[in-house]
Amino acid sequence: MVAGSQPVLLFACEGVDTSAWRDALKAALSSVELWVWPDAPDADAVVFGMAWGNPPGFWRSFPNLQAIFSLGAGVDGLLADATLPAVPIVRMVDPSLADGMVEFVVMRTLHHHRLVHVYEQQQANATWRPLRPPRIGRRRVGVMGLGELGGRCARALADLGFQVRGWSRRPKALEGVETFHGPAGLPAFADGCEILVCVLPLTSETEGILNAQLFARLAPGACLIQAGRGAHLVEADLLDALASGRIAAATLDVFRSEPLPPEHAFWRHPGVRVIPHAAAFTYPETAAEVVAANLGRLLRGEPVADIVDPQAGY
Ligand code: NDP
Ligand code: OXD
Repeated sequence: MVAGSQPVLLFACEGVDTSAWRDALKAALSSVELWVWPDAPDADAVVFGMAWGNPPGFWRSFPNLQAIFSLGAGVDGLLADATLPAVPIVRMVDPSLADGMVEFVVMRTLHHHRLVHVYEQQQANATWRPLRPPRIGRRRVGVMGLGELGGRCARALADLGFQVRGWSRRPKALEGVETFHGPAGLPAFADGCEILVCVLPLTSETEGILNAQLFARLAPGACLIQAGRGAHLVEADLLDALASGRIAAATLDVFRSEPLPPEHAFWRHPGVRVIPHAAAFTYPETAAEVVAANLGRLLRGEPVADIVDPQAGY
């Protein structure tokens, strides 16, 4: 294939269903020509890229690149490439991805609220002991990250009746959610939380934020739901907190090393549920429309929402 008169979008994403993406993007895109890696005969013709899981240095080979679309909401992997061209990066804001994260966070919050993690351990010992959870309006849930995903999760939990707090970088108002922001707001946000949900992006400010200091502020026997990025969590601190009972149970969807190595302590820990980075997925049929709309704006020279702030790192 050689470049025609339309600008070329190169889809180069690892570990996804390429043919589903090809079909969805072809249906949604009218003003660009779609190439799917490795079918990219002319590097100079590539104007837009769609990226996920590329090796460092990959995008440097396209000298006329004008913007990169991330297939995922998290751009930590992309930004870790020191050779990434200095072009705008558009992150993924897919309504189906947000629906999936809401499903996951609500499912695991209810699981921990209704003490199913305790019943799982009781069942292992054939113990019959009904436990009455607090009324939902008394259950304090804290959501770290109030963006496209965390904001939807916090609102859904508040709608269910939980007592919800939220934490973001900048001040934010969300109906039914008590909000806190910045490092100064973190202690008050965390104090007495019984279920802590992390849906933060990974940045230099958030790396290692799920640590012993934070756990010490939670209610004794709190539960953790971690769906941000593995490097948010200081794993040894979680293992200590589980051993002391400071944390009763953890649902972990993301890990410092993925796939989680078979010998890792989390796999066999009775207080930990391991989910293989499957909290939420981007769906080609909805996401392609979002990409097409943003591409259209870029081509018309209009402002594009969802552009990554390289300084903030998300
Ligand atoms: P957004 O950029 O929309 O939201 C990020 C939120 O985090 C914002 O509220 C932001 O604050 C807050 N935040 C960022 N830095 C800080 C900080 N230093 N202190 C406090 N709050 C901070 O991202 P999304 O909601 O779309 O996605 C969030 C993350 O979820 C992704 O980056 C990815 O890591 C993870 N993810 C995980 C998936 C999974 O399957 N496990 C799937 C998809 C995403 P502010 O509002 O002030 O900007
Ligand atoms: C994402 C993810 O960032 O799937 O979209 O983790």
